[in-house]
Amino acid sequence: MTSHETDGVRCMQMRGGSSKGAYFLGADLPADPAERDDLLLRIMGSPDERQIDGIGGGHPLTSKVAVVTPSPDLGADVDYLFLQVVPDRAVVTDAQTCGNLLAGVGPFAVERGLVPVAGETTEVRIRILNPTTAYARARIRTPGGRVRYAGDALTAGTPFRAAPIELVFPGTGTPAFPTGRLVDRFAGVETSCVDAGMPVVLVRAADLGLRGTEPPDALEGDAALRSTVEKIRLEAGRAMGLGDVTDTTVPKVSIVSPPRHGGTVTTRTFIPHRVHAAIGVLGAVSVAVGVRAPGTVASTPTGPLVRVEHPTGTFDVSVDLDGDGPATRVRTSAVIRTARKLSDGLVWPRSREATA
Ligand code: NQM
Repeated sequence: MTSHETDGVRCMQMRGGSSKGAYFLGADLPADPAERDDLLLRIMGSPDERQIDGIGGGHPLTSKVAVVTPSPDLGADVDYLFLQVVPDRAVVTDAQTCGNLLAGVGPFAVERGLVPVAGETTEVRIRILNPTTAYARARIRTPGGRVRYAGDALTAGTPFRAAPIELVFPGTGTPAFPTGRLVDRFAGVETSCVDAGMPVVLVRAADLGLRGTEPPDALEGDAALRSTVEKIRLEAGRAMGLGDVTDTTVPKVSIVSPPRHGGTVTTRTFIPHRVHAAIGVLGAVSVAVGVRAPGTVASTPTGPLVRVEHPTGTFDVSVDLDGDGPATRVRTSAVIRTARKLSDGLVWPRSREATA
C-alpha cells in the first residue's frame, strides 16, 4: 500500500465559477504524470459514471482538478495546471484549461501561503500551463488579511452570490481563427472555428434545424444531432491543428442563435458530449471573439462588452480585438467570476488493488 493510500492526500475542494473541483499543491502529488493521473482517477472515483467511490460529482463540470505550484516565471506568482478527469472513462486529459477552476486558483494560492495578502484586494498573477502557456491576473477580495468569499456577485449557473473575482487575460499574440478562415464547412454545415484560450466551433442553430433555446437535456437526448455535432467536431479539430480529437475534450461546439434576453447571442455548448449547464469562461471568451469579428457565422454588431446568453443566465465578457479577418487577435479580455472554498483536508484514494 502506498503512503497516499494510508495517509491521504492534501486537497481543497472549491467551487470555481460554475464548476467544482479538487485543488492540489503540485508538491502533494506524484511528479510523474502517469502516476499522478492514476492517483487522481482513484481520488475522483473514475471510471464510473456516478463516481460513487470518489469525490468527483459524476459530470464533467464537477470532475475537475487544479494543480497549483509556485511559478519559476518572473511574470507569474503561481503556475496552474488543469486536468479534466473523465467521469465514466479512465482518462485524465490536459488538452484544455478551465477558466472556471481558474477563478479558485487565486484564493487557493493565498490560502496555501503561496501569495501574501496585499491589502483589501490581492492580485495573483497566474501562468496557465496547458494546453499552451498563457497568463491571467486574478483580483480577489482579502480584507483583514484573509480571503473573503462572501459577497454580492452572481455567477450564472450557480444559485448563490459570492465575492467577485476579476480575471483579466492579456492576449497571447496568436490569431484567433486557427483554420486561417472565418468560415469553414464541415459535415456540410457552415462553422467558424475560434480559439481565444479555448478552441470552440461556432454553428448556427438554424443550420442544425434547432431554435437555439432547447434545454441541455433535450440536446443531449437527440442522437441524430449528437452524431452531426460530433462529425463537425472531428473535422474541425483536424482543421484547427488539434489532430484526431476523438478522445479529447476540445474543441467544444457552441450552437449560436439570436439573443432572447437583451444580450448579444444565445448559446448551447457541447463540451463536447454533454451540454454545458451554462458556458465555460474561456469558451465564452472564444464565442465573444466570434461575435465581435465581422464575417463569422456569429457576427453581431456590438461594442467591447458581449453578453453571452446560456441555459442558466448570461455571462458578460469584455474583449478588445486587434487586426482583421482570420488574423484577428485578442488584445485583452476580462470576466468577473466567483469562487468558494468548500472543504480543506485530506482525501483518500481507492486502493490500487480495488477491482470492478
Ligand atoms: O471554457 C467546461 C467549465 C468548462 C471550461 C468545459 C471553462 C472554460 O465551465 O474556460 O471554464 O467547457 O469543459 O468549467
